[in-house]
This record gives sequence, C-alpha cells and structure tokens, in this order.
Amino acid sequence: MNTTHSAALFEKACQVIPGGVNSPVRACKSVGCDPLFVARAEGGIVIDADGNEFIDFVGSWGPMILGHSHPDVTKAVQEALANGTSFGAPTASEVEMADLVCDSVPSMEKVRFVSSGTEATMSAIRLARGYTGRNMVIKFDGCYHGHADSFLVKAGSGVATLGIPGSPGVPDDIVKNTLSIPYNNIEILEKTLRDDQLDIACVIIEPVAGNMGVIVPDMAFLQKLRELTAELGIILIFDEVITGFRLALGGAQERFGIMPDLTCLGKIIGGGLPVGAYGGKKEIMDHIAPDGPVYQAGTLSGNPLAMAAGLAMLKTVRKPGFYQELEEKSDRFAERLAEIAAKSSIPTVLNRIGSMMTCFFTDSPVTDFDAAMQADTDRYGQHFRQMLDCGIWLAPSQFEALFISAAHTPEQLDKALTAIATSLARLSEA
Ligand code: KE4
Repeated sequence: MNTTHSAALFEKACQVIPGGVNSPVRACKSVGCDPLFVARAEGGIVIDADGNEFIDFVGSWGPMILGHSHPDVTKAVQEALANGTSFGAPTASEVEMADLVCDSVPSMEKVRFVSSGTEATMSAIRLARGYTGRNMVIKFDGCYHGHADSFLVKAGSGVATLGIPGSPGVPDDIVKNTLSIPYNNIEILEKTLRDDQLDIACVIIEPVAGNMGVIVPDMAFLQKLRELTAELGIILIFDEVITGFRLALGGAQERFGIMPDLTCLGKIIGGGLPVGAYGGKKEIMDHIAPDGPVYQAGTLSGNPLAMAAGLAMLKTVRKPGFYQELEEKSDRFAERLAEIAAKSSIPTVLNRIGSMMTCFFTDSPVTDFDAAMQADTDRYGQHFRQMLDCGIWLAPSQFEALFISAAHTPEQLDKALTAIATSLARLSEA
C-alpha cells in the first residue's frame, strides 16, 4: 500500500504538533505503525492522503452513526454557513436542538450545550458539587470521561492504551477528590457509597463502557448504583458521550430503563461537528449560571454550524425504524463475527451491545478494567495492521469500540468479515 503522502505529512506534523496528532490515540502508537492521514470520507468509506480506500469502523470514535458526509447533514451545514459561522448570541437553532434533545433523552428536562464531551463531563461534576455542596467524585476503573484533571485517574481511552496510570500535571489535591473503583463490582460500590467518611457529590459512569473496550454492565450493578445514589442523595451522572443516540434514541438510559440525575452527551449529537451537552432535572440544571451560582460558559457553545449538523442528525435518527434497522444489521454482523471467531484457534472474546462492539484478544470474560488489561495488545496490533492491508479501518487500540453505521452496506460488512477471518488465520499461523 502506498503511504508516501501520509508519511510526509506525519514527518511534517511531528515538527509542529505534539506527536504529530491532535489527540494521542490517533498516533497509532499502541498498534505499531504510523498514522494514515485522511483526505475525505463518504458513507462507510474513508480515503487517505494517498488515495487508499478503507471501510471505516471507527466512525470518528462514534459520531458517524449516519456514515460520513450524510447529504442531509452536509446540506444543513452549507445552508447555515451562508448565514455566518458564529455570533456569540442565542439562535433559534439552539432552542430547536435543546427541545429535540430533551424530547429524545428520557431524563432530560433542561440541557446546556458545550463544545466537547470533556466540557460536558467537567461541567456536570462541577454542577453536582455545587448543587450538593460536597466534593468527592466517584468514577470507575477503565471509564474515560475526557481529559479534565478530575478524571485522569486510572482512566480508559488513551490513558489505558498509553499505559499512563493518571497523568503528570494533575495536582494531588485534585486527585484526592476523585476515587476510582472497579466497574461491575456491587460489593465495592456499596461499601464505597456508604462510607460516611467520603463526602460524595456524584458518581459518574459510562452506562456501557466504551473506553476499555466495550463492557456491558450487569443490570443488577447499574440498578444498585441507581438505588444507592438515590437513597444517599448522591447525584448519578450517566456519561452517554458514546452511548447517547447510539444504543437507542434515548441512549443507554432508554435501553436499560434506568434514569440518571444528569446526562452528558457528545459525538453523535454534533453530527461530526464539535458539540457536547449536559442536562437533566430542571431542579438541578437551574443551579447553572446565569440563573444559578454554578458557573460554566463557552464562546462557541451552541455554534450555529454545529447545531445545524446536530439537528440534521437528530431528525434522521428520529425517523421511524432507524434504530431497529441498525440493530438488525449489527445483529447479523456480530453473529457472523462470533461464528468466525469460534472457528479460529486464536482466543477472542466479543463484547457487544447494539452497534458497538469490541473483539478482545483474550481467553476469559471481560467484565472490568483488570480483565480488559489481560488482552494481548501485541496481537491486536498485528490484527489492526493486517486489517488495514485488507482495506478495513479499525480503532488503533484494543481498548476502543468498533461501530456499525447506517451507511455500511452488506457488501462492506461482508468484506470486513472476510478480512477478519483471514487475519485470524494469519495470526494462528504466526
Ligand atoms: P471529547 O472531549 O473527546 O469530545 O469527549 C471525551 C469523552 C467523554 N466521555 C466518553 C465516554 C468518551 O468516550 C469521550 C471521548 N472518547 C474518546 C474515544 N473513545 C475520544 C477519542 C480521542 O480521545 O481522540
């Protein structure tokens, strides 16, 4: 495969951008190769700087549930562009978007838009602390909530891949207010939440983990979390940056029927443009400035181009049958993937819910961060490179998700499955 242009771009990029990328996982360090630079994308396909075509299962890390360059999204952004790019003043599109988001996400009565998932989660925990007057935040090992200081303790995406247990630059007195406990462990959860030495403001969780690879929680665990936080007056925050508008129109909370107090959104909500959001009960959200004392702001929050893209995305996924069709397509893919894996001598574990899944190179169930860390990342790296050679673009990390989009055609999915079978066969010969 000719990668001349990507190689030249990467060499130049490394001179002017840390690691040559604007987000660490894109550097492909954990899969043993240099990154390819994307020139354009359409539907289920990305095309790199050298013209190589790949079937894309990263989907920009989740946003591309419609596939790339969806005509309705493109048209909406072009129309908005003709009116200007940013005003720093309220617009009708923000009101329409907020109304549609609150109508779609069951627990949301009010929502505030920001420009990234990190902004959404950091604002949500500030709100929880301001509302409760307490400081402690409980998170779960392997869950990633963006790169705000409070979260960089044994996080998942990026950090787990790079093996950084936290991060330099995060002051100790920030970390002392964040406690990370094992995912899916009811006993430790109850012991921690009932510890009256801890002035717990909130618990933040990915209701399906996507940043240590995909891990679906035990429903008893998630239900217990909801019961305990309600009983103890602790704010429960669902970080649905990945699962929002992915697992159902109303995200994981709709799919599982478990309602958080606050929800964080990102990725899909922006249709590929920078949008994050946090929202929930009016009683809590009314503590946010300017109505309330908890401060949060953003120059480009509710940006008209991003709102246009988000609205076009929302109107498309709200069409009858959208999620059912995506679910059925994902069912077929996952069933065939499981059959292929079962025939291979290479030990793998497939964790999947809806249109998100991870094939772990390990031989035991993956139900928490420690189990995920047993995966053979070198073997995943070989798999990644072999799949790239077959024209399939997977996440450059064992600890991320494979996403099926509405744009993936049966032929593209067949090609991917054939490539996976070939890759596993090669791995078993290695
Ligand atoms: P952003 O700040 O990257 O928009 O969102 C942070 C975030 C928050 N919560 C969850 C559950 C997330 O998955 C993320 C970001 N996800 C990673 C990949 N899983 C983004 C990829 C990257 O860092 O480049």
